[in-house]
Amino acid sequence: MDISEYGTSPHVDPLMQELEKFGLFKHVVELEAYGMTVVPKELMGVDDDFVSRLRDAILRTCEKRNGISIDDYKIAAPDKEKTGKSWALLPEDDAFAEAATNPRMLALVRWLCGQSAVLSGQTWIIKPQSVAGDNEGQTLRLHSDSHGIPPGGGHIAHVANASWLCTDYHGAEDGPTIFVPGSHRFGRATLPHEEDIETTPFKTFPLVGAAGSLAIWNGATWHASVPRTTPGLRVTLVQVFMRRHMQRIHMWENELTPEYLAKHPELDRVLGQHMYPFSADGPNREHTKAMTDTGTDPFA
Ligand SMILES: O=C(O)CCC(=O)C(=O)O
Ligand SMILES: [Fe+2]
Repeated sequence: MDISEYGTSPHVDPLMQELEKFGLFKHVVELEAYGMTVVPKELMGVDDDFVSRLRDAILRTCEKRNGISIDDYKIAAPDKEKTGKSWALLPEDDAFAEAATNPRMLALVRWLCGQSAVLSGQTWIIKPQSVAGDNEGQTLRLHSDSHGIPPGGGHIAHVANASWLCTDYHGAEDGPTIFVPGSHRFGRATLPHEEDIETTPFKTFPLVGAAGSLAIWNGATWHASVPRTTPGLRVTLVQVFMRRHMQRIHMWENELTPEYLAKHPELDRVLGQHMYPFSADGPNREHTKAMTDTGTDPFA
């Protein structure tokens, strides 16, 4: 028996069918049990060409915006201070639109944040080998990505972080993200005395995966990062998705041309048409329906 075939739960039924089709059930269970999962490249339906286009799009955009030359990421050691200006990536390259609309990724994002989940922002992490005596910026303290959700709001995911690995993360030496398993159930952000990875009482595990894998976590899952001790760069595309009612990082409608949107029609849904603000004419009916539906079902 497949309950989804009864059509009694219009928001979650199609999601169940997609997750089955894509073979992603194990990853949903890991999201529930641990708060994060890593989906290998093969299961994401992407190939080496996608991974190299995405990595190149990140590196070339970083070079252009910061006036630096990175050249070969396998040996590069750019000044960390000069790899910034990393937000608002969509208009820079079609690979960013592809990364934001991968159907398997969206099935997992929608499991966490509902069918109306929206892309809040994309940013890169370009992490060089740690320089002795200068760990500033090489590590991140334990934190939650569910900013603005007060304690008590932990029953559902509000934020999903869907990060594409653009280089291999073999282990702690590659400077990966590390996670506190099950911390999404705490339903609160870290307190200052819990954040230092040297002294925190919480156990952590590192994110390990080959380039082309997708790491996805419930935004409430506590995580940090460790210094990179191997040469070359760790390159990651971080994508923050949110429930529709939340304030997005980017107001996409002001940043993308009609031509870009027409070229990537699938962006229409993930960039979200928010119900607010109203003009003097009041609500747009279509946008209102998508928003009021979210009050009826966490999968809406
Ligand atoms: O992997 C890292 O360097 C930390 C990433 C992080 O905190 C995030 O993507 O939210
Ligand atoms: Fe984070």
